[in-house]
This record gives sequence, C-alpha cells and structure tokens, in this order.
Amino acid sequence: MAGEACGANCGCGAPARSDFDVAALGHRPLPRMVPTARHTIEQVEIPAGSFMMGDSSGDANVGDGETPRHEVTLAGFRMDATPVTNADFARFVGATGYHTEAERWGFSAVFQPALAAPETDIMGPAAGTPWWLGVRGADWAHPGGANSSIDGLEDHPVVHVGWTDATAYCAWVGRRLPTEADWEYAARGGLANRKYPWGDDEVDAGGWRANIFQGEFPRINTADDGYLTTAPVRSFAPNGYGLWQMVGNVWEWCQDRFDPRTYTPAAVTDPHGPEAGEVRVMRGGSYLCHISYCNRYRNSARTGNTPDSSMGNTGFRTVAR
Ligand SMILES: [Ca+2]
Ligand SMILES: [Ca+2]
Repeated sequence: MAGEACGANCGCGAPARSDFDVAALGHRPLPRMVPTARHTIEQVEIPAGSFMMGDSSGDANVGDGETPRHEVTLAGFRMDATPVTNADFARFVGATGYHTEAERWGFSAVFQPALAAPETDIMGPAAGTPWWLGVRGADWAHPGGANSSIDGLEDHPVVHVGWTDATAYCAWVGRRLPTEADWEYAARGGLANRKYPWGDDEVDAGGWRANIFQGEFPRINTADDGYLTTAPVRSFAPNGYGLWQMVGNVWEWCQDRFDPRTYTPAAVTDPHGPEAGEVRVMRGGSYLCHISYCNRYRNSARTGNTPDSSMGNTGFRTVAR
C-alpha cells in the first residue's frame, strides 16, 4: 500500500515505508549482510552467547564506569578481522568524494612526534594534553600534516576519522559500527573474565602483544614494540576469534553513546547504550597508551569523544549480522 506523500512509490520507484508489509517483517530474518566489493576486509564469525561485561581484574578507571560487571547476551554477528585501513578508506573517498570532519574543520589532532607540517600550520597544543597539536591540513590522507602522506601506509588503520566519518563509511558498505557490548564481547575472544584479548599475561610478557607506548610518557618513546605511531593492521597476534589488535594501535569508534553511569548489575540483551548524549564510545586504546598514564588497552576499558572529533590515533572497524 502506497504512502500518501509519494503515490505508488517515491521518486525513481523507491518504495515508501508503507509499501512494505510491516507487520510481517517482525517474523522474518533480516537479510544477511555479506562483504561486498566495496568492503573487502576478512570477516570473522562471532558466535551468539553471553558474557560478563566490565572490569574483572581491578584495573578499572573509576571515572570511566567499567563496573558493575553484568551479564550481557548477544546475537551472533560478523566483524572485520582488522580495523578499516587507509586503502579501504581511500576506495570510499574515491567513489563518493566524501569529506571528513578533519577536512571540513580544516585541522586535526596530531601526536607531536608524528608532526610533518610547516610551522605555520601548527595551531598549538590541546588544553591539558600538550602532546596533541592542532594541525591545519592534517587529515586521513595527511596523518602528520601537509608534509606527510599515506604512501606506504596502505595497510595501516585509517586515522583522523571522526564517528561521523566512520558511520558514513558504514552506510556506504551496508554495515554498522559495533555496539560497545559487541566490541567487548568480540575483544574477549571467547575467554571469560580476562584482562586482555589474549588472557591475563601482561602486554610485554614473552614479547610485545600490542602496539602501545614504551618509555617515559610523553617525552621519550622508545618504541620497543617496533612502532612509534600506527602499525600495519596485521601486526602482533589475533585473539581467539581471529580479530587483530582489538587493544592497542588505534582506538575504535563504537555505535553507542558514552555515559560512565550506564552500567547496572542487571543482565541485559543486546544493549545499545544511553538514549541521549553527544559523546560516542571509543574502545581498545592506542599506540599512545602507557601504563603510567593510560591503561586503557584492556578489554573492559572505555572512553569517548564527540562525533566530529578526529585524532591521529583513532579509527574503527565494522560489523553486520
Ligand atoms: Ca608503540
Ligand atoms: Ca585497536
């Protein structure tokens, strides 16, 4: 039955909502999203199940709301084995002409040692975090500023993308960002109540297991793990589900809004975060995490940022049912 505003169909034959048998939709499985030519990242099957969400190791940051732990039940889904790479994002931009938040605002946040820009492009440090510089001309294709490029970084995670940019990519490939619960369940890789995707061993036990910061933060980065900034997306070892770098390398945007007061002890099914609020969740930590400053390279660690914010240490990966 046609919608009143559109006649039989909206423009170009596009169906109106009322052209569908809406009552019947609830009884049919949704079409299964599969990788398309637009999105070629290997997919990992995350099985349906339940897990305990939240901090189990006592390392929680009080202000982040990593507790109380609570049981979460999720339907199965398919997740990108790696973050979206520069090569993947370049295909999206090439096909759509999309302009990222960094390009629209004219600047992005660059970690000081990654700076590759003329002096005149440097706007100055971020309030409270002087190792972050606002740099004109820094964006996903120029991660250090105007004098840098992504040549040779095709297999590194795309960075300087905001939540808005990440969701635009998702829309183009017919996928979505993971919910915060999807992300944590996947990061745990089938291991219950562990601190990291590989278990409870520390990140440097028997060799580095993730790309974080070594040395004296923020002044001296010894890069013992091999990487000063981003690493190729298949560096280090994947977790039990076959997911690479859920912790370290780059923060990953999630679909949900962030509020540290979200968790309650009650068991929940397929939670989607708070209904209102500007800030969106980021998970997993990055090459800038250091034990002395930010131990958020753990399964349960949380943070957030506004959707138009972009930084040289934040990217994303996508999921679909
Ligand atoms: Ca590193
Ligand atoms: Ca990560």
